[in-house]
Amino acid sequence: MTSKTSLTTEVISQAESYDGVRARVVRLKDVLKGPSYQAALAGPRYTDSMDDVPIDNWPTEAQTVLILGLNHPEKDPRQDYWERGDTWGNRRLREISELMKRWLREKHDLTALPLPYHVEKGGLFLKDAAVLSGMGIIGKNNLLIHPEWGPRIRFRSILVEGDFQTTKSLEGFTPCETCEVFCQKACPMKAFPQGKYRWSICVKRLNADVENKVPEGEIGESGKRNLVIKYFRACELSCPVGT
Ligand code: B12
Repeated sequence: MTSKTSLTTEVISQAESYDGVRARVVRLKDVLKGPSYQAALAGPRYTDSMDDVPIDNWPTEAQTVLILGLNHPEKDPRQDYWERGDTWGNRRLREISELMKRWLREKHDLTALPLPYHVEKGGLFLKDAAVLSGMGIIGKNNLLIHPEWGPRIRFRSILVEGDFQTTKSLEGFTPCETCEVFCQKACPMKAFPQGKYRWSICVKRLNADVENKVPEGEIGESGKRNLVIKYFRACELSCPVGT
């Protein structure tokens, strides 16, 4: 029988065998106690839709979260383009999640359930899961900052059954402490009044991006390039960490 620690090491190494992927493990009950859940209960939140299949119930035996992070480098902006109902990066994360599900079943006889992106559809607050798993810290841009890639990383989570050793939160990584807050200064919407992120201001810019789709996608059936949404990333791309 595989020990808790070696199961975690093996699963992480399998997930990280995919290009540009980092993986960590955290307990579901810890994620559900995270600050985003408190904030979500306390007030209104932004919601939107995506063509993810909703999940009504999480299996009771699956109490561990495998969190996957995919690098979205600035030199490959297409990863972040929203084309035909999803971003290219999220499509890749879905694919890797399905491969991990199959591998966990075949190699360890464990059940895994890749979760939808949105909390409303049965997903998790991904930044909370990522911070608690030790993937990075929350920066002054309100994004998860990864030591290698800065905020240029996107997440997806998988619920897994089995006895895993969780990964530790990251200690001693405090890049924002001495930073000039380039992220907040780069925001044309001024979405950080008094230094605190406000989604209700930020979302006006992202809604404008939705209205201003650009023909930079793949060649579609009409022979023309598909329209894509290029969501604004100034608070992310201005971050000096990982460049
Ligand atoms: C709804 C949503 C939006 C909405 C509202 C955002 C919001 N923050 O409320 C809109 C459309 C405006 C938006 C904008 C963006 N988003 Co968005 N969004 C989401 C989504 C679906 C849910 C986020 C949410 O509602 N959070 C709840 C609110 C209440 O909390 P919050 O503002 O996020 O702040 C919490 C955390 O910071 C946390 N926290 C702070 N400190 C600490 C410390 C610890 C220890 C812990 C555990 C937690 C923690 O507590 C705060 C609440 O108190 C997530 C995906 C997901 N399923 O999680 C992606 C997600 C957060 N978005 C993401 C991105 C990249 C963006 C954008 C850059 C746009 C883009 N190009 O994709 C901007 C950036 C805005 C910003 N600076 O925060 C990424 C973030 C990646 C990263 N490196 O952090 C995510 C994770 C999606 C993904 N594909 O991986 N988003």
